[in-house]
Amino acid sequence: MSYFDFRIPGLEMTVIAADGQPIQPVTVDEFRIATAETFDVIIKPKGNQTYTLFAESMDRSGYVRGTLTTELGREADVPTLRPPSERGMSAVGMSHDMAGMDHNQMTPDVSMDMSDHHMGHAEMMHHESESLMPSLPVDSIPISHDNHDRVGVAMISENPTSRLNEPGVGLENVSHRVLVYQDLIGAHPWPDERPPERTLQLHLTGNMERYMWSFDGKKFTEVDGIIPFNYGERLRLVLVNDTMMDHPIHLHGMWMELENGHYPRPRKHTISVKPSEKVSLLISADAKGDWAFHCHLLYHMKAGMFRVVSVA
Ligand SMILES: [Cu+2]
Repeated sequence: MSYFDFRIPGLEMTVIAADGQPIQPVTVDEFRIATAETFDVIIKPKGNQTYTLFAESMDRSGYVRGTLTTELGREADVPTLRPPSERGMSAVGMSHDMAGMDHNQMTPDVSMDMSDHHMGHAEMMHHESESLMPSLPVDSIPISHDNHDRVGVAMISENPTSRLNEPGVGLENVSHRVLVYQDLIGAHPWPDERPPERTLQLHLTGNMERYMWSFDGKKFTEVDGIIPFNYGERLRLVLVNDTMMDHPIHLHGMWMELENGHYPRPRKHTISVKPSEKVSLLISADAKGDWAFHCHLLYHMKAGMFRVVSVA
């Protein structure tokens, strides 16, 4: 159970849906897929060529492969595993302090525009430079550090940043096109276009030496109760990753619209949050009941990175 990097050597892939929700087509050569995420792609094999479907684990400890062929028994070359990447300072977001400062220097007016539905400026900036991150709503949201004196919190991210334009650890220097969350644009607007009425902030926390994983420093067995959503409300969920790992955060029952500067926003049930990253998501609390909300690395979930969202 891991993240995988997927590619089909010799074929490009046009991604048309993320987590089953249609997006505007984007053509890539590789994508990283977190546990529980799904991507739908269209490929166009040439003639009767044979291809290898290659999924390499993020830590490069192994791979699975399949074969796409018109003739039983044929095989294509199988790539070798690429070397594992060290989770150095930049992988955990420590070199992003300067980028974070730039975002903070954006005027509040720009940030307000970004939370509106018209993203012309953000898109322009994206196209000017792939490495440039547009100003996002989350950039102007103050990050609080409550509960961080707990034993379950071995570290905090002092200056979390948006990393939606990064392919992730180990894929930084790949020469072909790799999908990033910044590429995802919804195929059409979603029914609820209200701005959020309130913002809820949750930190992804951990203590790797003690193998503790939690939200806001509290394991599931330590929390007082549910996370209350009011039925019918529109809210913004801000996730801040204070750990050195990627976590695929999964909400049951309701969609999360990723605020990546595009409109329509991509709609997902699983958001992979990079080390030292902060992301914001819009949620319409349109489904009454109790819903699981957890990291989809099941060993993290079992260790305590799990909460119940209750819509009432
Ligand atoms: Cu996790």
